[in-house]
Amino acid sequence: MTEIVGGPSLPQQRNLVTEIPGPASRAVLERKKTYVADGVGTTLPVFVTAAGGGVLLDADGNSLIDLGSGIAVTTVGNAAEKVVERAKAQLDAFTHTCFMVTPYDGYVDVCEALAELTPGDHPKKSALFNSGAEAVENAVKIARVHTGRDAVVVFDHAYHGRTNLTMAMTAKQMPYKHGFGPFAGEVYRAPMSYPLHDGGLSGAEAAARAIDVIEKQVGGDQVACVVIEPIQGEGGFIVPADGFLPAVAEWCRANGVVFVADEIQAGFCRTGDWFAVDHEGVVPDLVTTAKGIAGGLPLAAVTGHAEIMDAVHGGGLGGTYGGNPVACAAALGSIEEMRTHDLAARAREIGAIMQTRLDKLRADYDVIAEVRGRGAMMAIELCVPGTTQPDAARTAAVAAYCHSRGVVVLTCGTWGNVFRFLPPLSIGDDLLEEAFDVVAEAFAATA
Ligand code: PLZ
Repeated sequence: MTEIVGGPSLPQQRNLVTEIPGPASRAVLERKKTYVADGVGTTLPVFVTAAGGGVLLDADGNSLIDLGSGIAVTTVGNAAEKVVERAKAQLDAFTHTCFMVTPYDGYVDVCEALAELTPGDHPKKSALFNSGAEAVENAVKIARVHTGRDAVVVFDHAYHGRTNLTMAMTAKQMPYKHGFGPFAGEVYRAPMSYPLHDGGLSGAEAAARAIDVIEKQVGGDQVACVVIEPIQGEGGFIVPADGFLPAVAEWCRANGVVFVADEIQAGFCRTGDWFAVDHEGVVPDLVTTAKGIAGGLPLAAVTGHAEIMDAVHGGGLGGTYGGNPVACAAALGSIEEMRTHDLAARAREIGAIMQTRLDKLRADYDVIAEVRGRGAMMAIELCVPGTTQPDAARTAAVAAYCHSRGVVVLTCGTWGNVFRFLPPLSIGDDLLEEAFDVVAEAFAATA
């Protein structure tokens, strides 16, 4: 096989040379069935050999348009120049020492960048981990030590991970929790602001409803932390009504509760700001980040008030690989790309293009109940026309059509009836428009 080089120099085109998946992918899929546990699913089983800009190249030579970024990870693109350059240089130098044994400066550099970039100008510190779930677990550990309290409050439709504590925090039972209990205790769920499904409660009203549940069912003085995604990801790209987040944050402040923003999916330029909470001027006590932070390498962080972070005893935080030097180098490359190319602005441009296309689709197809999102994190929710009854079947049919035509789309939502659009910010306008031509075709073909 000839060597295929990925990155931004890959031809930026949708080009199908076989059916999807083609014979080469189907052959690997057979081996997957033999050797990979059935519990590990795949949305679209084309086996990728190279990627960059806005395309994924598969084993059969098909070039697909990527509207998913590997679930909001390759914000700077796949194989972005600075990510590759810095990660390669780090690989040449050394792969691992364990920061807890003999440290290296890349880890400190990432923590310094996080202190600068995350909301608020108070003194901030960070700890680095491997996955989003691990960051969320550690945010809870830190909040518990700091407050001396146990209770954790999360919201309806929340997604925080698949480890035992984070499964307890995640709302959706199937597939994330089914049969995996018993779950960690002292996790309580409050109602979310979900304008399409809560009768359009204002942010203040939805916050009052949530706070009432917390005060009556948990007790403000028992709560260590409230953990919330500023725009919910897996749960359906739910954008809370304006004022909801500030009111919840204010209640936390008044009750000595640590306010944790889970920015794992929405953070790092995705929404058109560095962080989704920036839009509402909310300054969280702790922020969890992962995904977009390192251009595809596994890295996650908890960042927050130095005083809260330092509540934990020496040696209380860590892990063998947390803040791996190659992942840190990739994160510094990713942040460099975001700064140099002002990718937050690019996310707003991409968002404007998607908003126009999705508004037009909504006008044409009354199965689309709502267009929502911010920046390059947009969604449409499909409901039986004239109702708010979820239409998961139509959602699946539209997705299948897009996949067969070489456009990688992702669905989400408690009821599986939401399309989420998360293109890499390295995608070109033409390719993006073409992808939405295919999405429009898919609605027509499945009508
Ligand atoms: N918090 C807000 O979106 C990960 C999950 C995909 P990890 N979302 C994608 C799947 O089906 O497993 C996520 C998130 C938010 C936490 C996490 C967890 O991050 O890196 O997957 O552990």
